[in-house]
Amino acid sequence: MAVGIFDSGLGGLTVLDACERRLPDLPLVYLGDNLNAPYGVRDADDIYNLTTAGVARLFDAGCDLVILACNTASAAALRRMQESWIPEGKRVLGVFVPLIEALTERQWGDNSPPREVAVEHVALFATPATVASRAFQRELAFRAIGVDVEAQACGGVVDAIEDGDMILAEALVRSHVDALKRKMPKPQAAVLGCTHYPLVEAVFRDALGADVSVYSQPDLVAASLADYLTRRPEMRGAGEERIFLTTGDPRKVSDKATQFLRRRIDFTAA
Ligand code: DGN
Repeated sequence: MAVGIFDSGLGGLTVLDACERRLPDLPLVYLGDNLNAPYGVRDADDIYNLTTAGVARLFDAGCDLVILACNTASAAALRRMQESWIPEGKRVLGVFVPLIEALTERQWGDNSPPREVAVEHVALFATPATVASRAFQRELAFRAIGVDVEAQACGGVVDAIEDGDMILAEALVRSHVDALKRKMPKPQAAVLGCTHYPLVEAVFRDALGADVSVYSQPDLVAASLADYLTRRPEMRGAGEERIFLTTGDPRKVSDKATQFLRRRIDFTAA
């Protein structure tokens, strides 16, 4: 048994990397649906169907706990899956809640009514589908009041990263930050609501300026997973296996993943 990590493509590797650093002896199985990436431009039903197929594959691989390391999938599919699809004894966790808990300075499981928090002006950067879903604002509203969120749909960034074109990715990030600043000149915090964006986090930080606090998911999700596994050790699994599965071309995906994480990663066909 291992913990599963699912993403539409390579972005979830940023979460896997943080989980490995935080929990070095945790067995992990990663699945990237590279054949169908990017999800950010698909409609909600399509994303739901692809996400349930990917998570089912991880359940079949022996994972009882799966992290949806994709905001687009979490936004479009997680609530629907939790309501009607996840089999007994299995758990699926998303990547929004740890981020929002950090932003609103809440502990896991704190279900007290929404209250005022320190940040008032928040910039959200995410894929077009995540922005359209308004899932971030919905989850935030359960926990905080009086927060003004300005969302910027960052079209093209995921594709540029998946293509390994970091020059284009950087140019797109700068133009999306400029567009956001025209709508919200002085955000106090910026949320990187896509697991691909940590790969260009330095560009976001540079374009946003030093007085904006940047919330990036990998370390927050890894900390939240560590905390969850302390409370539910039976979901942890044993051993140190690392398995990387892809619906795409394993050789191409391995090469890109190796480039992203700067260490050899070998994918096999899902
Ligand atoms: N890494 C995914 C996310 O967090 O939304 C990107 C999804 C996509 O395929 N565009």
